[in-house]
Amino acid sequence: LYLFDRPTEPIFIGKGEENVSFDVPTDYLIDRYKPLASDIQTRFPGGKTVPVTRLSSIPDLSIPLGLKRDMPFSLFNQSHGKMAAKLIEILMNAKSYDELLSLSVYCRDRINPYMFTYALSVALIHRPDTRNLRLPSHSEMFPSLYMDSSVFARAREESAVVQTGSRTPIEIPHDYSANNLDAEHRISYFREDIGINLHHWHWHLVYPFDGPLNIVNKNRRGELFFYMHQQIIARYNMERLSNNMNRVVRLTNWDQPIAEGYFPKLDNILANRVWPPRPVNAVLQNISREVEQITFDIEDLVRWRDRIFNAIHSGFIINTAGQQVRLTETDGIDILGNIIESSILSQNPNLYGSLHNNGHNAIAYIHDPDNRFLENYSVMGDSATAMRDPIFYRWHAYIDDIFQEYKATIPSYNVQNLGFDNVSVQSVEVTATGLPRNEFATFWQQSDTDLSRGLDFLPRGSVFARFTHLQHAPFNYKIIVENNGNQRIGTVRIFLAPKFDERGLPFLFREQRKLFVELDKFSTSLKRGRNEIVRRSIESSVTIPHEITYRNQGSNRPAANSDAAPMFNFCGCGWPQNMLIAKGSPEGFQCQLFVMVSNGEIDQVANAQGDGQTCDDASSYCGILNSRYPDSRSMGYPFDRTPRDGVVTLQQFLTTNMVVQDVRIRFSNRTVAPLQNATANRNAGTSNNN
Ligand code: CUO
Repeated sequence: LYLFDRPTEPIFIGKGEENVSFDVPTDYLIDRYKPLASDIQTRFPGGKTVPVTRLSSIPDLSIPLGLKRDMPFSLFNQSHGKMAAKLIEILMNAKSYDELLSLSVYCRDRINPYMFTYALSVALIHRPDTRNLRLPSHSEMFPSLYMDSSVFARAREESAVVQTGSRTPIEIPHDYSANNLDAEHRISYFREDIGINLHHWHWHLVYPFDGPLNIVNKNRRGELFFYMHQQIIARYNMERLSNNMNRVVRLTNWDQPIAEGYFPKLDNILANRVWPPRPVNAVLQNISREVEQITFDIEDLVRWRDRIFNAIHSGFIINTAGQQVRLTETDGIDILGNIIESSILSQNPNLYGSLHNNGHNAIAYIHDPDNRFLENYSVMGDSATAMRDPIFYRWHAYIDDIFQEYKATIPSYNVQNLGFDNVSVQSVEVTATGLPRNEFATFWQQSDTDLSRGLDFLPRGSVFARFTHLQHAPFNYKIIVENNGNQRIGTVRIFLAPKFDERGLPFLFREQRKLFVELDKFSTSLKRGRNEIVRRSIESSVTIPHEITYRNQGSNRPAANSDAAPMFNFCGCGWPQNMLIAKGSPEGFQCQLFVMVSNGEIDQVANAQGDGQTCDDASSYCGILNSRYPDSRSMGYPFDRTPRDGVVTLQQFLTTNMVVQDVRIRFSNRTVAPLQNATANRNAGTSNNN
């Protein structure tokens, strides 16, 4: 894992706080350093040395070497995707752990650092011999992708003057990318949340759209592309409504100026440049960038869109062999997800193109569509940064609407599809210490992140950045279920949605259903009679714990070799726990909490268990690594389809195995200091490198 430390600095310079160095075979050094080989060994001695086996032959790296080291690496760029796919394949094919290590050391100072980090991360979470390693947080490897660049100069000064141990964290101001003259700025705390952006980076790491087939072709990945991003939009809309903003407007009319500007204030550390901004009223252009091999017209997007709509309304797509493939009730969404994104599983890339990915690209290059100014893509071009930009949500609201168009063509759920015989959910109640019943409390909290893994500070040692993020008080659900049948398994599904629309009127079900955000899903054994189910908010199947999101900042994580370690989620995909609940409002934002208990026998999926060690902690949005998606229902069930005839309101939608409770989210504008145990562990020097 030291391979990830300070990714832009040569491998032979000691890594980690322990100054661990690699015993790099001389002919592995890049040509520039070969003449200095003996000097390098004496000049950069490490605390501990990692032996590196010299391989007699190195696989052909010419494809991944196609991207220069100082260029940014974009997953939305097909040619970059192909290069990374090749590198992943090479790393996956290494026959042993030693060979993998040796190859990685060889590649590290040659391949573009972003690409190397991405490909190595994909390989490590998928290889059986490395699956259990806990990857460092991407935000600590590349802090410049996640926070205001002004923090780095201040951190350098702090580290130059103050000894390790006495250094104070550098505070990132709350308002750094804009002020309130920009209406969208009210919600920047969501868009620029480190945990949210980490989740998105990790999601695309677990679900790459290109790469070796056995990695890309995960169970229901096209459907999960739809569902995970649908939930992002639902969450964003709830966040907007709690800030008195309207729901996000789809990006249609691709020849009109785009009102939202974005100035990210991020550095590109590889090229020592800033990330390009987008001024207000920019207009999409045809893209013709030969360096990146990206050429397409806005009209191409229009054609692909029209063909996709055509397929949706005809009920089938045409595959590359010219055959009709029906969009069935169960598989249609998965087929469409892969087509619209598009992934290498698209059944006809020539006909349906790459609508979503090239939409990202069109926006990402809007400031320099033909590369005449030699400018790189903006934040929309990278999954680690895309969610910072307001336009991300307009684009994805548009993409989601296409999926909704499809969902409107398949049968609605009838009472039988929704019900659970002899089971009735009587009530649900939310409780939190010191709060009125059925109220969520939100506030600001500060957390620290270590910058020294990603940046070269001298003298060495940790330097922390302190940022402020949304948080809520932990709470419990208490659910009362009456089972008049025999003992059986039920699946508890918990969702939350705003109660009123922008005008203050109660939502109609056909609109509200798209705003329900999943809070949790779990199975439970129902005994005959009355069941009282208590579930804690931190157990959510949507989120990963705070200390996983920010795992390397010294918060209360177990050492890697401790007994507790395997319980932790190692892959990092999952909505951050601190963003489970929207901000709400000081008056108490009114929402409706929905609980359903469905028939577990129908819901269960054979062989859908993780090995208890990897990526099974946030299965709702991330699935389970190396396993099938653990719920047989359509993702988003029971809200993924238009309502049956006669249903206008949420109340009318309910069957006896469902219940709705009015709740409020009350926000108080106070800031809580970083968690105590985080500081305590840091001072105790907790370390988990392996
Ligand atoms: Cu995740 Cu558009 O897919 O960013």
